[in-house]
Amino acid sequence: LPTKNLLAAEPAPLDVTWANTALVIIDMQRDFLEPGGFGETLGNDVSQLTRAVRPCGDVLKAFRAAGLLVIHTREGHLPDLSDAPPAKIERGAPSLRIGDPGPMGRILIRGEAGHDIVEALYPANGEIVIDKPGKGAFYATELGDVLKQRGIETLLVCGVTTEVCVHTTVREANDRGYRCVVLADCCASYFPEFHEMGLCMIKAQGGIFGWVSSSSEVLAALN
Ligand code: TIU
Repeated sequence: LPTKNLLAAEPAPLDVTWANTALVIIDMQRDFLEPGGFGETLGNDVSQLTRAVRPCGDVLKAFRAAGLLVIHTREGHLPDLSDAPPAKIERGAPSLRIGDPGPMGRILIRGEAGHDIVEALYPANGEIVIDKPGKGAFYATELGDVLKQRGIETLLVCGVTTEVCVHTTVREANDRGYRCVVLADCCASYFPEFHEMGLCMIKAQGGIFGWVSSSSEVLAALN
């Protein structure tokens, strides 16, 4: 593995030093990607997210093969809901609320089947899993400390959904000084137009929040 590579991205290519780069896979959980989970209870077509799984898996495999840092996140709450603000639980008119029993266990609750990461992207032994109560991966989690301890400066970001948890996390990371590269085909939204515009928002204005690249560009740079 070369020490560093020029990664093709928009609005401009960037130098990536692999030793200080982490792959961050946001919330690829059954609750968002499979029928019967949180995403579907909100009225969404969960099949919209499936397309991100394979490219995300390709980058995950390449990161594992190169021995690089992989971080998975999961959105969810404690069984007693003490970390779930009422404003979040009460929001909207879902068919099942956070904490209600569903076909994959209690909706968006840690330890339930629906809260777990999809089989194809399941964390390997030793990979970091960040449990988060919010949409952003920094709020009320150890992620900032984990990245600091390891000297990470650049994040390659994958996951769901583009405009919700990916965007919130990228915005939080950008303000903390991380270079964020969102991998377009490794992210997805229930709303394809939000996905497209969400990516535009990252890279507009000279890269106001970061960069947009793709799985194939990362694989090309790593190989
Ligand atoms: N609803 C929606 O689009 N997303 C979330 O609630 N969480 C994440 O994006 N992970």
